Amino acid sequence: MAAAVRVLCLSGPNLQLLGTREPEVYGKATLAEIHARLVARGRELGAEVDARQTNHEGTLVDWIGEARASGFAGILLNPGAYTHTSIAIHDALKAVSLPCVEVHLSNPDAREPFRRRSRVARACIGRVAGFGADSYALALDGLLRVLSRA
Ligand code: CA2
Repeated sequence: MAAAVRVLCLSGPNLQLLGTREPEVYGKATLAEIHARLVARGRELGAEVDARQTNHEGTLVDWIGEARASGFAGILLNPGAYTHTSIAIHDALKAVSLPCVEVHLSNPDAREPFRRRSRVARACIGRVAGFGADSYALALDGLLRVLSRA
């Protein structure tokens, strides 16, 4: 049997709070539930998903930087508030040169003006935003379609 495609899913600061606060903005699912759904969807599609969360920008940069050597074919990334600030994450994505899909639970473009700028978008092949917990699984579908064409 062919080896499963490996996908790295990274979530940034405060996303460990999902399901406990602001459900009207971010939904009721916990990050553990979102990760479990993503792993299950990956299995259906022949992919192995490694899902992680950190509150630290440098850890995201480290994980992105190691992704190719660790055997990942692509990345799903919800950088949280670092979306709007982090040139370091942008640069790490450019350097690793793996296809990355930017993921958001909410639709940042429909929120405060400071959320309208994404610093990471230029280093991503696409973006899924505004579908709550489903954004992650939809992004996985899109990434796997791209990888299957490669
Ligand atoms: O919609 C998204 O996924 C965001 O990446 C979430 C970030 C926000 O800064 C981005 O603009 C859009 C915030 C994540 C904070 O997560 C919380 C979860 C539950 C309760 C409070 C915060």
